[in-house]
Amino acid sequence: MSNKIHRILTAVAMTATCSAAVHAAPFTLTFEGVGNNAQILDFYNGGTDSQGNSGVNYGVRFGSNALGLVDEDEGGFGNFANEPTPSTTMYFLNGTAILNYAPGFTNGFSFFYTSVSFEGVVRVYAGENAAGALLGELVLGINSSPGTCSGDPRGNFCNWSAAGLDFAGVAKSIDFGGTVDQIGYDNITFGSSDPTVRPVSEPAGFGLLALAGVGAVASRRRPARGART
Ligand SMILES: [Ca+2]
Ligand SMILES: [Ca+2]
Ligand SMILES: [Ca+2]
Repeated sequence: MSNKIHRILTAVAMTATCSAAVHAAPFTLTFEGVGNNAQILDFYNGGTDSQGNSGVNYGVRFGSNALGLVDEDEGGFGNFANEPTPSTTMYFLNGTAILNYAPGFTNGFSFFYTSVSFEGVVRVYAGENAAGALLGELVLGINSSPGTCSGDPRGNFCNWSAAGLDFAGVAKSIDFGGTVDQIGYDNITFGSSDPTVRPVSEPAGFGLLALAGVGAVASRRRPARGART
């Protein structure tokens, strides 16, 4: 069994950036529609990922290390299961995955992650590209272990935990870190540090834990979804 979150290594290409748009209401980045192993780049910024796919323009721009990863059960390279929104997640093979939101945000954010062997860490900064003052930090404990949860049908990274982070000030970037190829992220929601607060567009049946505040991490098995077998 592989202990990496993706099955096949491929080279990643280069990048281009720009920024725009402000969305006041909470919104969630599910990564659905991002290409398998594509650089996410301007997928959520009115542009495209490195494979030419585009999503809703939320004014969110990703650094060149942030990659989409599709579940291998759906034809991608992902060694994961039970992802909050099937079948695409975010991971990285170099550095860390940096998210930039030029207008800035103030009301916290939440996300889901999976990790088998190594802790992860998420940091929030006042400037873009993980620069400026560090506004908050969250250490993410290991939450998955092969053999302790069911795949869908395959995937060793099979347990997803919700995490939320509040901070003081205005943030313009989030640094999703950890060990390369060892942690996956999904459902990044802006506008609340409480993962149970969902945008209107969020699919039903995605109920999970309640937690909020700096340093709060929880790990509970998410309920089975229809996609599981
Ligand atoms: Ca899946
Ligand atoms: Ca799977
Ligand atoms: Ca997803």
